[in-house]
Amino acid sequence: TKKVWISRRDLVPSRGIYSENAVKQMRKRVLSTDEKYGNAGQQMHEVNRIKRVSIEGNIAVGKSTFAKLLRSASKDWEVVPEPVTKWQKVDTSQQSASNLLDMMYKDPQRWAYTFQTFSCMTRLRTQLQLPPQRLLRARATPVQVFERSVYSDRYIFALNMVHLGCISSVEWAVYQDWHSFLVEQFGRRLELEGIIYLKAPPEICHKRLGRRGRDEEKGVELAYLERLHTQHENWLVHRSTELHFEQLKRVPVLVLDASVEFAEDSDVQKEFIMQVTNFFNSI
Ligand code: DCM
Ligand code: MG
Repeated sequence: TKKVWISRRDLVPSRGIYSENAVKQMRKRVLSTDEKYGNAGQQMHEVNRIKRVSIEGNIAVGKSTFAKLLRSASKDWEVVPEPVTKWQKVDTSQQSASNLLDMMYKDPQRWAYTFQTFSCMTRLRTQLQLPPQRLLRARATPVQVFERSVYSDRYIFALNMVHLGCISSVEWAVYQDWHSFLVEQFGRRLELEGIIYLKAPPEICHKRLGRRGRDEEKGVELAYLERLHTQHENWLVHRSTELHFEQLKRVPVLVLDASVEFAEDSDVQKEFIMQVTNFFNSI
């Protein structure tokens, strides 16, 4: 077997996204694939080539369907789903796990803050996930696509709960304090190169929500989706939401019209893929 020498310089990501620890982990992986691929320095270079994008949009607009579409469209795109099952089964070390999503919808006054803390923490973990080997070897533009982000957690959902009076001003101060701290600490590792906004009228989302029939969401009213819609519009279209992270203020946004039933329409799907491909190449 051929020996491959890796200089320190090869392992310092040029864009400085990864912590020393992450680089160490990747180094291990790189070393274990040495024999196969020969050029470790090249692989490190490729980790830093991977772009990160989030899919944003109202509840039941079709993010998961869209994510599946992306997954099947290119091997160079990895889709990281929202950790919603973790919110439905919080391990309490008692006989049965707690369904925090359900508790939040049933008694938001009591549970909204707790839910928003937990959903953001679990999201943080998924958003920090290292990209799979496959992406390191991608020929075209490798992209990690996240279903929502720590940014929609704060600027859509948590903020909406503040407006509704379900998160108190003290809870909000605490939330913002740890959220800003964590996002700043993780720095470039949490930054996104782009956002895809799936946009549809709240009435359509409400219909789709009924159709998918997630038990916890049975009581979600149109008025609630209307509020979330406005939050999305303010953040991603009018850009009037007050943001606290410089890079986020400048992130490019691709708006896709998700009001058509794209799950069954291959023409629309093709059009989406084309727009997404162009978007990924432009960011
Ligand atoms: N959710 C929430 N607060 C967040 C993130 C998600 O209340 N910060 C809720 C909205 C949905 C569910 O979790 O009920 C996620 O489903 P979907 O991805 O289809 O929007
Ligand atoms: Mg979903």
